Parts: sequence; C-alpha cells; structure tokens
Amino acid sequence: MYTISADVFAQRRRRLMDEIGDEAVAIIAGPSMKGRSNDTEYAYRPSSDLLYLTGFREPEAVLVLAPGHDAGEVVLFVPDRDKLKELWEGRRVGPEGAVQEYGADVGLGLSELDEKLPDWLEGRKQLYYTLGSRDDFDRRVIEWTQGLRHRRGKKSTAPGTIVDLRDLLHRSRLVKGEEELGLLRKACEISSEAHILAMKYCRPGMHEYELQALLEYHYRRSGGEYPAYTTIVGSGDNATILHYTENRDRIESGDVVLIDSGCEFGFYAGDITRSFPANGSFTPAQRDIYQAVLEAQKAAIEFCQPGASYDELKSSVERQLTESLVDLGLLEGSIDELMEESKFRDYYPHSIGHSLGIDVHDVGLVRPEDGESRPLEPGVVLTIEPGIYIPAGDESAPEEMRGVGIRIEDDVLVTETGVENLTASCPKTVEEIEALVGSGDASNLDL
Ligand SMILES: [Mn+2]
Repeated sequence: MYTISADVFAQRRRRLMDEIGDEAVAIIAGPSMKGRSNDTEYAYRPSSDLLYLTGFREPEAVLVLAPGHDAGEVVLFVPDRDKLKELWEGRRVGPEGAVQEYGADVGLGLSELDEKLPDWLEGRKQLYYTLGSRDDFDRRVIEWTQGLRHRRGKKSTAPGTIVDLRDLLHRSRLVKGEEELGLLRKACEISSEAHILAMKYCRPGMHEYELQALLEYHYRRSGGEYPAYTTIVGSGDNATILHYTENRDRIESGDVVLIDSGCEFGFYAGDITRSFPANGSFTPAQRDIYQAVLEAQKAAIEFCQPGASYDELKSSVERQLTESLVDLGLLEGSIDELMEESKFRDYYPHSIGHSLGIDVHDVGLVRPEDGESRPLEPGVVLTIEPGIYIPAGDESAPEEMRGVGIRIEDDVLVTETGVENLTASCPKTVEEIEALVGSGDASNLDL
C-alpha cells in the first residue's frame, strides 16, 4: 500500500529518542508559510524531517521529543482549531487529532508554544535542533532557553548545548524501509510514464511548456501531489543550462530536448532525465555524445553495489567522461593530466547524483558535519545522472556539437546483492528513443 503506517512513524521516533538519550530533547519545526503575491501564498510543503517522524502535513507544526519525560515524550504543537480559519483555509485536526491520529503523547495548539514548550526543555542538557533553517524560530528557541534561566534564578536548568539534529536523523532517513520503497517505486513509475508520454507526443513546433504540461498532467491524474521539483524542459541550447526552468521556447526540428522531471507521490520524489531528438532522429554528432553519456551512466549504475564508495563512483564517472570527451574531440591531452586539472568540468560541471527520498536532493549520503560520504548500503536510493553540455558559444568545440546538452538520469536502489534500477521502464537506448519520439497520434492528445 502507498502509506506509511503509524507503527513505522513511532519506530522512527523511538530510534531517534534512543539515540539522543533521556538527558536530551529534540525540536523539529516545520517551515513557515511563504507569500507568493500580495496576500496569496505558495502551496505549503511540510518539513521533510517532520514528515519523516510524524506524517503531519498542516503548516508550521512543531514536534518535541523528550525521551522519558514525565509529562509525555512525544509532543506535537499543531495549528489551533479555529472555525473561521477552517472555513477559509481548510480542516485542522487540532491538538486532539495530534494525539489520536498522529500518535503524540501530548497535543497542543501552536498558540501555546511560548507558554508550554519550555517545560520540555527544562532540566535537559542537550538540545538537538537544526539551527538556520528558520530565523524566526531560531530566535524563539534562544528566547525559551534564556527565559528558563531567568525563570529559575541563577541555577541554569536549560540545555547548555545545541547539537545539530541532522546527522542522527538523516543517517536514519538514508536507508529506506519497505513502505517508503513502495512510495518511491510509485513516484518512479509515474515519472517514467510521464517521460514516455512527453517523448511520444513531442513534435517540432511545439513549445517547451506543452511538454511540461503533459508531464505534470500525468503526475496529478496519477495521484501525485506536485512535481518533486520545478520541471526542466530545455530544447536546443537551453539543454546546456543545468537548471533551465523557463520552458518558454519553441522546439525546433534538429533540437535535442532535455527533460528533467519527477513526480512527488505521497511526499516521495521521482527524478528522471531523458534527452531525445525533437524530430525522432539524432544527428551523428548528437548520437555520439548521447552514446558517451549512456555508457557512463550504465557503468555508474553497475558501480552502485553494497559497500561501494560514493566518492569513487564520482571519480570513476569523471574519468570515463574525460576519456569520452577526448574521443569526441572536445578535450585534448593525457587522461591523467586532464583529470588532474578537472578539465571535464568544462562539459560536465555537476556531480553524478544524489540520494533520493522525501527530498529530491535527499539527505544522509554525505555527513553534514565533515562532508564525507558514507559507503553505499542496501536500502539507499540514489540518482545516477551524468551529462555532457557543450555551450553554444564554445568555439573550441566541433561546430556540429555546439549547443547540445545531454543528461540521462535514473533512480537506483542499492540491494543486498547488487543494484535495482527503479526507473528501468523509461526507455533510454538510441533505438528505443528514436522509435518512441513522435510515435503518438497527436490528434489523440485531446486529453
Ligand atoms: Mn537529480
């Protein structure tokens, strides 16, 4: 099924509470609402850490975990019940729902934060909290601890140390359980279907935004809430802009179209990139570049065995792409020297991929405190997305390659025995892609 059960949320909280111990307290606060224009707001996306620990999705909630606390160890502050606000903004479960539906020991209204939250800080030595994610809340946390000191006179009973919560929590988020793999598989499946639709119905003369609409239509009709990130549809040399999201141009025959798009399903992200010829046939130069990226991508997927080093994965891809860039005539010199100078960066300026989960750029693969990566282990899901991008104005490049951008991205799961490609259903060989592009009957696109 496509849900995370109450037991799993409770286990995650238990694990974190066991790790921090009963001299500590943790606070996890959701982001505040953000204005979009005048008095309208962006759609609210709950904090991923809060989602991971509770599944609670109403705005600005605050979770407090105080292992072994007499008054309750799981405290959830939620928007207060309010007839008028609920009439305008929607239903709220309120403090009672926080207990009954979300497994909190204590449910309280957000209006009670200043008065009640310090009770759970008092007497604890360390506060696990992520500073810097929300300025207004950082200030309140400091005020609460200061206030406690004043409240109790000279003897400090407030936490004296603030510890970054992310290392423990994100270590746990890195390895996916069975239920979240179900959601990830679904997000990947919907994303793959959407890319197939876009390739099938692409025609020169369409606009980039039409393909974006087709992808996002498919996400929503499949039950996905939103795109997992802003959809990228770049045709021609727009494909060489890594995070191109304007999606306004007309797609011309002869263009390669690069689509980087994924569905967010049940708050889990899919993330796929495909690059294909708008008219259904790669030029020889486009095909050579495509093939080089595809070979690097396939080798990188095979590399993702349990125990493999993410840093070695990165450098092996860099080496392979450097060799290809020499073969393509884009770089010159000895491979070792080119690697030494990271010359591949001229054409491959990003990394091989990232962990994938509740966040599209998910957490845990790289330790926040020292920047070092953890070895791959079963249950880790990551993207594999090499690319080659030749700027339109690169006069050192063969002319027929200028303005071509190719990236190929799949989402893979490290298993006990190897690796599973969760987006394998999305075609990527030259033959498959050329057969698919434009094969849909456009008159059927009356959706
Ligand atoms: Mn990605």
